[in-house]
Amino acid sequence: MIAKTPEDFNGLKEIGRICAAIRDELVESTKPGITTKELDEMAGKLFEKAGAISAPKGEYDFPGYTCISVNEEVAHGIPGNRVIQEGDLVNIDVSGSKNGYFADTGISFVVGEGDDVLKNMCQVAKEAFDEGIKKAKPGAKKSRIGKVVYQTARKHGFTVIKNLTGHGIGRTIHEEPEYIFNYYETDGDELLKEGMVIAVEPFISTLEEEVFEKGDGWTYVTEKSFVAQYEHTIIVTKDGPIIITLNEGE
Ligand code: M3C
Ligand code: CO
Ligand code: CO
Repeated sequence: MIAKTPEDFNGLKEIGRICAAIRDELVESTKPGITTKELDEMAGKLFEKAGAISAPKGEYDFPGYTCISVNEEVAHGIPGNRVIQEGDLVNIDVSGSKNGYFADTGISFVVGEGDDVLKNMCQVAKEAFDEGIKKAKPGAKKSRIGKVVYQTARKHGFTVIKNLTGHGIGRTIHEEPEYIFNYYETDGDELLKEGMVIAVEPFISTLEEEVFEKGDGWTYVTEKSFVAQYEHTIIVTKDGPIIITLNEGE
């Protein structure tokens, strides 16, 4: 969507704060011994308390309030009986709506003491996001985001997943512009506009550049790579991007 009115900005910021708070609460609670289903049930209660609706559930009938992906799972992980272990690479992706406005945010992290390469990869995902949104200006080509995301990944010895992308958002979870690529792709390139609402989500990979759906209808996996995602919803403005999925104090 293109955010224009104060109602638009306030509505987006409200759901942005709600998703950010749920994300951070789940990250804090991700300790060895907890199951992904227990984490997701916390999210369900928090959505309800905030008067908000889970986007995966509401829009796609996804079997969970949030997507929680562990180790070989890259995205759209279904919350279940999997027990979190020390050293696991976990991705928590929270998206939802309130009063018709949508936001989407996600983060990957390593539980407790873990592998330094995986920890570094999570930091690189954030760096790629930070570099990417520096290019998110009205009138700039959309492809500049992916170009710098890819360069950042390569600089640190990683690559990107090419068949998972960011996207337009605002009035639903996935809308125009359909793809914000994580590499330099000029096919379908367009100019970013003042007020445009987009979710930028680099997927940084140790090796492979494609995911496939593992056969449960949802979960994206790779064959032999680890992948870190970092996602926020932003509003493109001439004064710089407004990140709406920040928690208080961030
Ligand atoms: N929030 C997710 C989509 C959840 S709906 C099942 C997303 O947009 O960030 C991703 N898209 C692709 C992989 S993760
Ligand atoms: Co997401
Ligand atoms: Co998204």
